[in-house]
This record gives sequence, structure tokens and C-alpha cells, in this order.
Amino acid sequence: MPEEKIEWYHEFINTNYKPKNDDVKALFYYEPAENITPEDAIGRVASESSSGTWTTLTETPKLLPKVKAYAYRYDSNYVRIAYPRILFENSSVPGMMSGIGGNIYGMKAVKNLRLIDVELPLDYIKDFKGPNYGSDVIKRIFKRKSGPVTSVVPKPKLGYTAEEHAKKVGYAVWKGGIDCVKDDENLTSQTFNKFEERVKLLAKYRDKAMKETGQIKDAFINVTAPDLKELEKRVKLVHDNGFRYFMIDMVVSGFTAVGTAVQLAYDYDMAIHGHRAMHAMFTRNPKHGMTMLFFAKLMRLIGVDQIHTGTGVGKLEGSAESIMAMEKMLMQQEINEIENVRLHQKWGKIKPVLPVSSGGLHPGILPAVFDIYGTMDIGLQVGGGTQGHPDGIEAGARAVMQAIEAYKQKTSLKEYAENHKELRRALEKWGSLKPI
Ligand code: CAP
Ligand code: MG
Repeated sequence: MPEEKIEWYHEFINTNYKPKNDDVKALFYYEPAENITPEDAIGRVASESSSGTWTTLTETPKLLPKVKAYAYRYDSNYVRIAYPRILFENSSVPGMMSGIGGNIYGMKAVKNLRLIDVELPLDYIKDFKGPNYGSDVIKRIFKRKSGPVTSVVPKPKLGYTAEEHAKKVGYAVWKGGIDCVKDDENLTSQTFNKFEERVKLLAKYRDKAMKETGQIKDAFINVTAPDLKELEKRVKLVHDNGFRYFMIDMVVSGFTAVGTAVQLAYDYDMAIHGHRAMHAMFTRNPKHGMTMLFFAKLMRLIGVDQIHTGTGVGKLEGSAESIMAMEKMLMQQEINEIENVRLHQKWGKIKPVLPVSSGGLHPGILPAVFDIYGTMDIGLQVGGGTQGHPDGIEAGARAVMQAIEAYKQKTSLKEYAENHKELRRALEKWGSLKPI
């Protein structure tokens, strides 16, 4: 009796396959489990992320050949898989991620699996809105030609009442020249600092600071909520209090919530500040999970206007190279491939996103951040590095603005500090320390 074929996986490998223009093309890093061949591993990844299952089937739909993904190029650690466009619902990132980021991560045959990047065809991209403002926030909200959008998070992260948050820190940093007060990622609506109260008080002190400084001021208020109805209420409240922005924790809120937030941003003509808290749970291990670059790409696609992308010199993990690769991916309309780091991508009409550098920054290392990003057109958040200033919060804000001005004038911080006391005092405390 002929031996019956039980497994179906190898049919999802085809090295003769030429990807079509409208295929979705993914690049994975993979490691097969012990005693598993590369083919056994990648066949499973291509199959289980598209239309296959563990065994041959007795009956299949006619459409099957059109919904099979193929591993079309691979070596012992990298595989490229082409997915037919029709596998994915239009303009639904959750729909796509449940396939290419789904069950395959738990398969016994795969020891490690990391989604590096996905080249999205224009035919897929065209149904997405992308950001309402994107990097145009600099011109359209702050009425400046270029230069960073600055923000400060009250520190300690939690503990201030709404009044202290808005007055003691918010008003002080606005007065000191900073554009925006930013909620911390874990501040939502605590008993001691309720959302509604904070929004109203921030609006009051924003108006006062705007009147006194003649500058445009705003806030990144965290609308992250337990459910979408509450999220909607929070965005409305922020909008009704005259803010042009709101902030969302993109990962903990999830793709659907970010999609809803983007709809609201268009409805109210607002911009979204995207905080990435929790991303490192799946982006940090270089062998498993997915890259921050691809997560940021998904956020550009859905429509977040500015996204945390790291510092390269601050307290959080993330190399200068990976930041540069990500910054180009967010800012340009066509991106070239960097081997095993990112794929080619065309963005069509989707606007560029403003990258945000944050985490352990202080005036002494801001020039290094601008050097890494290769531009001053970024978001810059300085929390502890403002409020740890020896002469207080407003002086800390001034020191940040002086460091930015020095870089703009191509003057060294040391030289600029000779006539700028706040910067001098900041440098006396921190020098060019790179926090760990
Ligand atoms: C920074 C921060 C930001 C992180 C986020 C914090 O505070 O407020 O949330 O920078 O990291 O809570 O750590 P400091 P990333 O300025 O006081 O360090 O941008 O890398 O996602
Ligand atoms: Mg924070």
C-alpha cells in the first residue's frame, strides 16, 4: 500500500515563484527547532500564516491556489514569503497581523521567529488614510518652518495631582519655552489625577502661558482608556478644551483602538502622539518577535502623526543604526532596502510621520540626538532632564531650549553656556552623561 502523505507544509515553499506587484512580501528571521530542517520550519511559517494547516485535506475550495503564500527565497536564517493581496481585508491592520503575526509564533517546529519588515504593495496601502498631519505638525500646528517639537513629561511619572501637573510642571515648562506638556504613558485617569480635571486645568494654564509668552502651546494628553467608548469620550473632551493633539499608548491600546483614534483625529482635525510603551516585550529580543521598524510602519499606515523611535544615547535600548533606518522609513516617500534590516517601500500619498526621541535625555546630549537623526525636525521629549535641573523646572526648560538654539547656531554647548546660565548649570550637573 502506498504511504499516504500526511503533512501539507512543503507545498508552501516554491523557490521558482516570482512575487507579483501586488503581493505582500514579508522578511522573517527564523531558527528551526532541534531536529527540524529549514524547509520544515519555513513551510510551516508560510502555510500557517496564510491558508494552510498541519495535514492534507480531503476537500478544498476552488480559490485555494489564490490564497496560498509561498516561501520563495531562503537561507538557513532568513526567509522571504509572498502573500497574495486578497488574503488581507482592506485597510485592516488587525486583519493582516492575525496572519503574519499570528499562530506561527507558537509553532513547536520554530525555535525563534522575528518579523523584520513587510513590503506593502501600493494596492494595499491605497485604502489607508495615514496621518492627518504627520510631520507637518511643525508648520501647521506650531507655525514654524522647521526645528523640533519639544515636550516635557512631569516626573515623577505618577504622584502629582491634576493641579500640580498642570501648574507646577505644565505652566513652568510652557513658560520656559517648551511647546507641549506630555502625559506619562502610565498616567490615564487615576484617583489622584483624574482625566477630566487634568484636561481642564491644562487648558487653563495653557491659555495663561500662551498669553504670557505669545507662543503656541499644546499638550499630549493620554487618552488611553479601558474601552473604545471611553476613548472616544476622552478625545472629545481634549478637543473641546482647545487642544490640537492627543496621545495614545499604541501597543497597550491595540491596533483597533489606534484605528479608532485616527478616525477621531480626522473628525476633530487633531494630531496623534503615539507612545510605544510595551513594544520592547516583542521588539527587543533580536531573534524573536518583530522589529520596532515594522511596528512603526504599521502606525504610519494607520495614521499616527508622531511616534516614539528612541534616542541612541539615552536610557533605553535601541542602536543609532536602527533609529536611522526607522527615521527614513517614517519620513520618506520611497525607501530602499537595507539587507536584513528593512525592505523597499513606496508610500504613495501617505504622509510622513514625525519621529520622537525620548528617554534619558538632557541638554548635554541633545546635539548627539540631532546628529543621529540627521535633522532637527523631530519630536524631543525631556522629562527628568528638565525637572532635575538644579535651579528648578522652568530653568530646566530654558536649558533645553538653549541647547537646541546652540545646535541651530552650530555653536558648541560649552561655548553657548558661557552666556546662558541655565544651560551652564545643566551641564555642570549632567555634562554629556549617557544614562543607563
Ligand atoms: C521618558 C519617558 C518616556 C520614554 C519612552 C519615560 O522620561 O517619559 O516614556 O522615553 O521611551 O517614562 O521613561 P525621561 P521610548 O525623559 O525622564 O527619561 O521613547 O524609547 O519609547
Ligand atoms: Mg514616559
